[in-house]
Amino acid sequence: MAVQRSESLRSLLSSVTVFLLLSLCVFAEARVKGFGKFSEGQDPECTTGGVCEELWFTQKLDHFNGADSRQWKQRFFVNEAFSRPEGPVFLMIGGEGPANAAWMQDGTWLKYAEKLGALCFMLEHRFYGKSRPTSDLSTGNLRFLSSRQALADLAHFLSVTAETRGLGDRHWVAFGGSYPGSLAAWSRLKYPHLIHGSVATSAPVHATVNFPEYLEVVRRSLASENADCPKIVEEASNTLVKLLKDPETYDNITKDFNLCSKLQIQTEMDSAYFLETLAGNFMDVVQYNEDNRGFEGVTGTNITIKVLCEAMSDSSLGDPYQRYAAVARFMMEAFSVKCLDVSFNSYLKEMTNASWEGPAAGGGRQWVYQTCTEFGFYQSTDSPDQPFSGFPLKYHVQQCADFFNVSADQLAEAVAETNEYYGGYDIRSSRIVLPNGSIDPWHALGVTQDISPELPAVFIEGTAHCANMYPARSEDLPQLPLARDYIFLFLQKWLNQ
Ligand SMILES: *[C@@H]1O[C@H](CO)[C@@H](O)[C@H](O)[C@H]1NC(C)=O
Ligand SMILES: *[C@@H]1O[C@H](CO)[C@@H](O)[C@H](O)[C@H]1NC(C)=O
Ligand SMILES: *[C@@H]1O[C@H](CO)[C@@H](O)[C@H](O)[C@H]1NC(C)=O
Ligand SMILES: *[C@@H]1O[C@H](CO)[C@@H](O)[C@H](O)[C@H]1NC(C)=O
Ligand SMILES: CC(=O)N[C@H]1CO[C@H](CO)[C@@H](O)[C@@H]1O
Repeated sequence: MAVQRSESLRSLLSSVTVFLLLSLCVFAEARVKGFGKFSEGQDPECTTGGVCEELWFTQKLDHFNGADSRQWKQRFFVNEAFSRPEGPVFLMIGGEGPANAAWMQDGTWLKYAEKLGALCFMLEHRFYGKSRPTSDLSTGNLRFLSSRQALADLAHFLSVTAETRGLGDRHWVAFGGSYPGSLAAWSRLKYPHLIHGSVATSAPVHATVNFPEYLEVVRRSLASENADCPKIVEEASNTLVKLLKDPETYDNITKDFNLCSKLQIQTEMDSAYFLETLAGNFMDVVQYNEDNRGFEGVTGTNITIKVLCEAMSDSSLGDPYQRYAAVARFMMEAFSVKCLDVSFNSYLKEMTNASWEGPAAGGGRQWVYQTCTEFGFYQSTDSPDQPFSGFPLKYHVQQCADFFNVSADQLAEAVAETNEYYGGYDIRSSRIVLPNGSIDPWHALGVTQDISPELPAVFIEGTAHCANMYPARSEDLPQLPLARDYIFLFLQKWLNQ
């Protein structure tokens, strides 16, 4: 799961849309911007009977207004196969995309469940997937979309379910990766009487408007494959920026990047959107490098940092600019995208469509709303220590105004308040384990050192976003199974407390 950058390939996806900027470890989809679903997960075959069955829970629209009694139906899934009467209850927290029932059949958390006799639930996040509290996604309705409301949904689901299913004495453990990883940590923080412990994977617990460190980690992750790789990417990106200043070159650029219509650059938003879309290829691949996401139905997982850096070093493809274009074209091919739509205006139209049938309703519109009103997390090119250029913070902040009428000042205040409310890096709690991967750009906003013996970090050298959550594979780096076992030991210990 993730967070913003998830955007990425995003673009590559021309026609349809969706996608988010984050990460989505447990969800079907992928990122935002460019649109299209390039890697949307398929609902898995329901072979084990029942675990993919959609169940519905009656939830309050506004948990913070006792006078508002409006209700809606929230989707959830259950797996009772491992449940023993004395075992715990596991709650997988949904994030910024549709909940993917593949997680009810596979994933590391179920291995833990099997050993511990856990009853397993997964609750979809309000406003994503089929969990639709309002008739549409108008900006007015989106005021009911926030992490605080989502945490209150979890608390209410838990209390009612414990009661109706007679689970009174069992300990609940929250799981999540990426943004839901933060929710897992925060659910323990804010509802310690309900949540006994949490596994908060790749969780960006610190909100920040500007997040230039993301691309710095991308640079380091590319360099760890091949020291020259980020330099060649930088050269390519700089060449492209230069070409964008000369409209005479637009016919060539249109052809080189297989654009859907002739490139038009009228504003800084247009060029920023185009450049961000192309950088997105690299951002996405780094974020999910070698993760075992295939089980979720995600395709294109064989495109890795190694593959990108090999292409960027391949002089038979031409100069660095031409290699960059070749990468964009083979990404499109890998994700079956016919052509690239890099018009900021089309993006604006998609993002402001408030219909549940709209092109960004898969999560793009909702997640960007959450970034504008809670988290920021804007992956800007504002650091000198990274290879891309042309999409500065102001481009991202402008989108909050364009899509939701949220000003830069409002955004800054909202982000400060998020850290005030949850504590940012300074979480004061216990029984939360915080795994992070060194390749994953999100670790820069995560907890990477033990805060206390009760708040251990688990650092996994060489792995990407949410790696420890995916089902084990024989080709996993050896430190990954060790990390999974280490996390399990904490669970075992805490469940005896
Ligand atoms: C477009 O590309 C062709 C072939 O690569 C090249 O000869 C030509 O100079 C380019 N045009 C411009 C305006 O850069
Ligand atoms: C990835 O897999 C697809 C289909 O399985 C294949 O066509 C493609 O060549 C592979 N790409 C790379 C870079 O290995
Ligand atoms: C929103 O998207 C839907 C589905 O693509 C489309 O039918 C509708 O016309 C769009 N609404 C607006 C206002 O563009
Ligand atoms: C945008 O917000 C400002 C104040 O924050 C408000 O005065 C204005 O009416 C809003 N515009 C729209 C179109 O909602
Ligand atoms: C990349 C990174 O930030 N890794 C950190 C993850 O957590 C461990 C603590 O277990 C830190 O030592 C790492 O620096």
